[in-house]
Amino acid sequence: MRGFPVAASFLFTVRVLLCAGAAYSLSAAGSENAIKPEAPVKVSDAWARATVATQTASGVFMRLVAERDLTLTGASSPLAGEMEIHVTRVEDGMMKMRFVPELFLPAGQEITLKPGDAHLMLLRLSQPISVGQTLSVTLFFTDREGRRYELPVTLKARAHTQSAPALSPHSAH
Ligand SMILES: [Cu+2]
Repeated sequence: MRGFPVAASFLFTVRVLLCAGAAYSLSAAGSENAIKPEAPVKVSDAWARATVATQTASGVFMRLVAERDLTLTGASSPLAGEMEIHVTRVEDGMMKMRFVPELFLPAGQEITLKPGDAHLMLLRLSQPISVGQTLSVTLFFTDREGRRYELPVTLKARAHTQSAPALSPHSAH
């Protein structure tokens, strides 16, 4: 009867694997609406430009280093109805902002979002942003396999005039 304990232990093993499989598919099904994994991106010097008077849009700037190739696909903030990725280009001697759907972050390379260059835009602000105010922004990314990530960033508002290029249309925001 040497075979019995072997068979029993085999069955036990199968049962454990089935349970593990069931648990795995449950968590996989539940992941659709779950919070996305945190993006492997280092963020530094994150700030937003404080607003003046009736201004309802403003820029968000920071330095980003992705650990591996990632694409920034957008952002959101509780203070803004919408956020967009913008690039600034000189057209006919004027600096103009253009919406872009995404921004590629090559692995290990520092990408700087700054006034007069690529930046994030807070649109339809629900309230003015004052100097020193803390804001929460969530960044959204995808990798080459289409997996989605997000990254919460806390930033402080700086004075409206800081680092503003003379011709930047941001001065009109
Ligand atoms: Cu802009």
